[in-house]
Amino acid sequence: MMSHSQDFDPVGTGFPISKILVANRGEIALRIMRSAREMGIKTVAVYSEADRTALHVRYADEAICIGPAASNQSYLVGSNIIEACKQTGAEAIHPGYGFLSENASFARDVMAAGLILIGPTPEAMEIMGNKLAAKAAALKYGIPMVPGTEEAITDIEEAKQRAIEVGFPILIKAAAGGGGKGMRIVENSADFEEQMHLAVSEATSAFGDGSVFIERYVTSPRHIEIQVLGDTHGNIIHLFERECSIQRRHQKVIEEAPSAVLTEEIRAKMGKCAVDVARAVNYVGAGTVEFILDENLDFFFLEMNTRLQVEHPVTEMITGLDLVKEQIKIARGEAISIKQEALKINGHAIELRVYAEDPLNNFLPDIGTLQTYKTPKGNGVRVDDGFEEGMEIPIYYDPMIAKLITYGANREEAIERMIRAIDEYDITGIQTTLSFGKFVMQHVAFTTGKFDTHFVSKYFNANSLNSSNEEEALLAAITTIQLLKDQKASSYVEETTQKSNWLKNRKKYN
Ligand code: MV4
Repeated sequence: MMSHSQDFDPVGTGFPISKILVANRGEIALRIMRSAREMGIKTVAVYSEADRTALHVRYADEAICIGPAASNQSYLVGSNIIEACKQTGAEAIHPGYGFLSENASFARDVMAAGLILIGPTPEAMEIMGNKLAAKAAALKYGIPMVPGTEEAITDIEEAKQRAIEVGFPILIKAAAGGGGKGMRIVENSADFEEQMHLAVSEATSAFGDGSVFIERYVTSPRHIEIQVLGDTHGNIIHLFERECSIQRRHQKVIEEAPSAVLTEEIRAKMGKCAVDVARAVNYVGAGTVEFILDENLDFFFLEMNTRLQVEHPVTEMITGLDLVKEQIKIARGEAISIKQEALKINGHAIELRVYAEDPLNNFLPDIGTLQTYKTPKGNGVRVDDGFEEGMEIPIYYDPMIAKLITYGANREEAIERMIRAIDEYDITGIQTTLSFGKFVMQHVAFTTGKFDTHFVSKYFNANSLNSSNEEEALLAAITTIQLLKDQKASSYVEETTQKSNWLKNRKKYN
């Protein structure tokens, strides 16, 4: 926790870090170690018994086994990780994403052990870990939020009146939830009470906290998030947006930066809001402020993620920054040297998460051995992965094999490069989401930028990957014609329809 610099380092001479323990595995562990190495900092890997031969173990300067394969006996055991720091003399811990990265009590233990956690304060983690506390903090800065209740619902009849006021459909959310967990849509007031009871009992059993609140349900949102950086000197900047609407069951599959629909005006407004949200909790380190954007291009604050995110590379590609290096510098107590006004978006980047999942079989995890594993190369291609040919994908962890990131002078070039890179990627032995990625890149709703969080359920089924399927080809053609019509209408006449309004609304801002 870098807040200690205020306590122990008032003149900002900094906390030298010579060795970092990376409390994670796979691609993110490697990605963090690479930046540390460039900075002349030694690295320590921790690993479970299932990861003895993993790349992150071989890459690190030292490695320590912290327990059996199951993550609740290894990567999630904070005391083992702190012990590994003591044994190796690492002064700092980088938690990556997932595992202990947003665990406030771990953050406190790290601090109490005299170590530096490369991340925000436990207080910021705690506030943002509770959606109602997060909204309360953001409210002080007048951040736009979806109409609903500001506090946990205690009186169902009162809540129902509020629901009628804001209008159905409404969404019941669990305060302790996040990432889509514990949400329920209610279509009308007749269903309200029953859904409320179900939501409370679900939240109680899932999170040990039955607090729920309601919001108007935004039916066709885009998910847009803003990367922020804060330091221990009170400086906070934003690094523009990432568009993350292409997801299935709250799991992101494709992310890009910048978004195809934001105007400079909205981008600046959203950026300022994100900085204010971070300021509301004295945010230190790298964080992400999540918004939804409706068809009128109005945006609303949803939540803040207090970690480095999976999709951070697209931001790195368009800003030229190394986010891990920035995190480490902030943890050393340095002031952010970049001025907001000096930041500029260069080009366009897209990330495809390559999962060991079978898109033809409802994205069922497909574990096995990487019989062939050849990554794409060349101009504008970045692959962040943690596997080699011949390795087995362990069943114990997330099935993400790699992140395929392409960069281009503009969106079209980034898409063309993604298609070329997908074609070059050679993986046998397991099914992957590469073919799904190509489907998205070639879909007219994606290429025209007219999509929302329902893209996958709306356009994708197993037949989508089989171009010889006549019915599917016909459906695709109809979709194309409709989208082209919409586009034409938006280019030449006043809007009349309620569908595909993204680019039409964008025109209002130009
Ligand atoms: C919403 C919403 C519509 N209206 N809130 C899902 C994840 C969590 N962060 C909040 N989520 C949503 N909140 C209101 N008032 C729709 C979603 C949502 C969603 C948001 C972002 C990305 C994908 C999503 C998929 C389904 C629902």
